[in-house]
Amino acid sequence: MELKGKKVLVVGLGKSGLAAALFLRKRGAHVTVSDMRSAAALAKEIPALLDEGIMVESGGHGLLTFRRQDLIVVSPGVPLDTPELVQVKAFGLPVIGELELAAQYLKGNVLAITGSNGKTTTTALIGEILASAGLPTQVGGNIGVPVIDLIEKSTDEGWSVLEVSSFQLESTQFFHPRIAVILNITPDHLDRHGTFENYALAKERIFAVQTASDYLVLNADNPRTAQAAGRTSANVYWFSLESSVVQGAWVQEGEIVFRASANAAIEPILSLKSIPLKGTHNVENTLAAVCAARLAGADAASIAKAVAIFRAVEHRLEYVATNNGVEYYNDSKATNVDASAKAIAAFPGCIHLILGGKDKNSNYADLSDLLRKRVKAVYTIGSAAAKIESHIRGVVPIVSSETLDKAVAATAKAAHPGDIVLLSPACSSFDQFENYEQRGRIFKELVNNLNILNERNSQEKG
Ligand code: UMA
Repeated sequence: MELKGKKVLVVGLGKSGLAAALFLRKRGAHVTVSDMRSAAALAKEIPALLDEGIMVESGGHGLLTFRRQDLIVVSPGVPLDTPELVQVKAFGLPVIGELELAAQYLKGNVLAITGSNGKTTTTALIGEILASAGLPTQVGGNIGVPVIDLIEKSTDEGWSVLEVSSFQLESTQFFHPRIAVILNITPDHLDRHGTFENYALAKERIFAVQTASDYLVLNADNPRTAQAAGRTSANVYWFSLESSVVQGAWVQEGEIVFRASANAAIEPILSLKSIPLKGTHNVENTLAAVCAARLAGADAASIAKAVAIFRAVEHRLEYVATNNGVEYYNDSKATNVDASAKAIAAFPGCIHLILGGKDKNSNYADLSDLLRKRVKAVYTIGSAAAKIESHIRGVVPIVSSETLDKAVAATAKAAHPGDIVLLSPACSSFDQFENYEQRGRIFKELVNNLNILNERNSQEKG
């Protein structure tokens, strides 16, 4: 795509928008950025952009700004039904996402991972495996590094391992991964996609332009994911926790094994005992990673080595500290009900669970069985608290805590040695925090402060 001299509007000035605007400007485009946030909120970004010759519209989106363009690049967090976008699309203006723009300039092979849960862990793990197998590897996408920022260092022989979200996939047309992985599809982001089916279809765009020489790795145990096999032209590989598969990865006698095709030998890859991550869902993530990495050419020994030394990614069932014999875990990235269900299932019981934040049109009653079996009390926070309480009333004791600091203080009072305190909110963070990372960091600070207070108290007593 020729960008020189083109008028391009970038919508949204977060990580992706900033990266896109600078990239487009470098390629000679006349760039404008439009963001809902006020000039004061963008005080850091605006002068730097103006210095680069990039115009900025702040405090809202103006239809005129949108109309005077040759191309519009949309950040993933900006809904495609934003009225200004709907209007200019009707006038025939091309509207693409940041991923689509980046994909047109990224060199080499793309290994893309999507799914409702486990994307970040699996992406990071595959990145580690490929690098340990000696393949030139970069990692980016929804994991936190805009794909545009990978372009400069990409090479024809290299691999870009990309976490891709439904928001990014929704607007793709040419995005073409050599290997695509769908980990699972369970309800999430219904506030944006409207229905579960729309959400699932957005995820399925990951294989929309794949051909028979590409690979699609699917979860055989997740019905909505498995359905994709009937709709793809790619060579389908499977992973399963429950049974063997024709080609792909599964668990056999305590080991993860891989078979390259129906007639190939079964290769032992690694023992389940060597997986350091907690929870069955992380065995699933490892199965998907083994399958994708094997297809990318990583050998069994490098895979086993990388898996054995891999540690939990920050904010995903991350161990924080032990205070008075109580273990604290930060799972702030659990922004939907299914993710929190997986986190709860990773512990046998005695959990004090912090739930809440901004609701995404979710059904918290889906957690009832797990709560009854494994959770001692739920501590609700954020704007979704009343809805959560109404969905789980009578299932377990509820402590209305309103804020994270009050919730942590309440768990510290109530929990006994051997108990678990788990922040796994099942909601997004945007009501009380900038993002889930900030929520997780604040949780960790609060927990570490409990430890400091305890040390002081015991010193004073001593
Ligand atoms: N904005 C507007 N108009 C709107 C909506 C937003 O101007 O109608 C502006 C906001 O004021 C803000 C900017 O857009 O200034 C934010 O853009 P963004 O939400 O796309 O955020 P980025 O910082 O660009 O981060 C995005 C991803 N965010 C989302 O998809 C919401 C990040 O994923 C990703 O790491 C980053 O690009 C780099 O690729 C985060 C995420 O929450 C982790 N993803 C969702 C998830 O995992 O569930 C999909």
